[in-house]
Amino acid sequence: MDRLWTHARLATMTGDGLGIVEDGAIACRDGRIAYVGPASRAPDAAETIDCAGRWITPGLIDCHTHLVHAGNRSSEWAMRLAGVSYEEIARAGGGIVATMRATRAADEAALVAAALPRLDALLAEGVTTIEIKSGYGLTLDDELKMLRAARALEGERAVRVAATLLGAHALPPEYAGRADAYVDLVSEAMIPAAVGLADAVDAFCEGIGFSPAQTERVFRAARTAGLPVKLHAEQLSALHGASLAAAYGALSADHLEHADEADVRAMAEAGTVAVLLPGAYYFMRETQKPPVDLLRRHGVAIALATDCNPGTSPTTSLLLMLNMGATLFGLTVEEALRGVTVHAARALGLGGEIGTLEAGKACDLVLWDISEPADLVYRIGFNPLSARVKDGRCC
Ligand code: DI6
Ligand code: FE
Repeated sequence: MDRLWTHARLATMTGDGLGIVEDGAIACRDGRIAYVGPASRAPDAAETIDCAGRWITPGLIDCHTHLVHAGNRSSEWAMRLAGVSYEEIARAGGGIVATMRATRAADEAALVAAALPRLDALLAEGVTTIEIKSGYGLTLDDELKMLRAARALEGERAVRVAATLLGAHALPPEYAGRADAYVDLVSEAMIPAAVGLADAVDAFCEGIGFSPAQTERVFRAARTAGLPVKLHAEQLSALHGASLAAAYGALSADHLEHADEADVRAMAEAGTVAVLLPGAYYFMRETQKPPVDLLRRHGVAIALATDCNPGTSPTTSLLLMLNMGATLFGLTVEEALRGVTVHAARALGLGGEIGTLEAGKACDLVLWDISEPADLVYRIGFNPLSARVKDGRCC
């Protein structure tokens, strides 16, 4: 064995709860977990780290972000504080289109440079895998540029990136009144060109985004290209995009504030993960909460993510999302912690690779200076990280 972390309290996230192992150990070889279990039965290793009773969780997974983008929209937020609505700003040419203009003007290197401080903030809190969407380029070249910038971050930091094509994020001005023609561009040009660069395809199924029929055209093109799908669904209204996503075997349906029992039942049958985004709910001062009780009753896996984006969720704190998931949406400590580990991994189709402390998976760990796992959900604005490990190496 290359390295052994011993005398630790493990929250493996296996089973249905936290999968706790008191006085446990984790050994790795070639970046993979080779042993998880009692310290008393741990194998020898070239390097041994005595964790002195510290807690170890799987590396945290932020499964829904718009981390790569250019520009700044704090001035729009000041307008929203003065009573101008998100929709009014969008109709006046601000919102996503404002970020689109800045992102089109930025080259790949500038997008990487702009994303790095946001990425570093997430890594400092123990994130080892991050999902990053395109969606602010809205032309073939600019969407591919965004996906390349997302991928390039893996060369800049010790992080795994899952890249998602979100060409169907908003209608660019040059396609005003021609939404179906833009959906042609997404379906017939962007998706085929993104094969090999994107790991999944997403869309914004909403009144101010794309209709279920247009979303389905995007899904059909993704299926033809062999790419899995996920969906921004039921964020602002009930269009039943979540049911459509489930019908296409989506990895996840995200937001879900307006999802109903039919949507939840469809998600349960398809194994589609519910990704809840409390940062957007909070920042937009929404009042409609996602149907957590329905999700529980039907056994839908719940994940949590930052939705890091300049318009509705300008946060780079996944730990804060843990607290908001519990405080705002009523998640339990176990649900919140599983939401940024094992369930977040499933939302990215990476359940066999990351998300739990099990032999054979990537050795992505976080050591925490906490007394109990609940400390990670309870505290607001406090980071008890002791060490972050990616592929068996401290980073
Ligand atoms: N839903 C959201 O909350 C973000 N995108 C989406 O589909 C908003 C993105 C932005 O305002 O820049
Ligand atoms: Fe989003």
